[in-house]
Amino acid sequence: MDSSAWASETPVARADYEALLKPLPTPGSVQMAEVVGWLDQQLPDDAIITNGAGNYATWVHRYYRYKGFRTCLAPTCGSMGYGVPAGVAAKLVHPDRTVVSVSGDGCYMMHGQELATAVQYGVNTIFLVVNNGMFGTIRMHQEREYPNRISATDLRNPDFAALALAYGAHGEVVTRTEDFAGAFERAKASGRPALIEIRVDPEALTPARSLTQIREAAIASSL
Ligand SMILES: Cc1ncc(C[n+]2csc(CCOP(=O)(O)OP(=O)(O)O)c2C)c(N)n1
Ligand SMILES: [Mg+2]
Repeated sequence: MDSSAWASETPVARADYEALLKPLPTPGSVQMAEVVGWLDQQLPDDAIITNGAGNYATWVHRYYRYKGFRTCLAPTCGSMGYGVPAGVAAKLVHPDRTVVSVSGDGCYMMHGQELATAVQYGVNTIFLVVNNGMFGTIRMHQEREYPNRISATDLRNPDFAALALAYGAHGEVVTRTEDFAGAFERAKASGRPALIEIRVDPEALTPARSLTQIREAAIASSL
């Protein structure tokens, strides 16, 4: 194929892409960009990553480089709750491949009961729950359109790691970036389905802008 028509654009697009992969610091003691970057470096090329819908997924899609076809299971229609059952199904079909299922706290609460299925069938998927205590995407829209007018987006969550233990799975909580690698290795070594709750700062609302920045920009633009 003659690529001369777009040859000058290719290096620019590549540079844009590489710039996007550089982690931007976000508020709080867990840097999701670094957590996902670690997974990107450590997981086998054929690992399967699943997710549902929520702002947490933007870190996964931005910082994880999918290295083969059929390694990303995610809903194009944006349905929450897809990540957990997809993570169970993927591991049932491909028991020899690493399967990491990523959910937000809101997402997880939609289909988290499938952990029972994972335990029942010995499906050793690793479930990550990115817990910011809210429906972050919806809070983002609330702050953008009606700054400071929050409605029904705060969540009172269970203790996710304790819940995992109650199902007979392995459960851990991570509150600092540097603790994630050890938790992931222990989850892998547990020989059981495993859940790692990652507690993130609610201010870390998007990879590029904090909750307060989004709210303040909305207030400034309405003045
Ligand atoms: C089944 C379903 N219900 C509602 C929505 C609308 N929705 C999109 S993202 C979102 C919040 C996601 O919350 P969470 O999983 O905690 O992720 P966060 O945005 O906080 O990272 C909601 C309610 C949806 N996409 N799918
Ligand atoms: Mg959330």
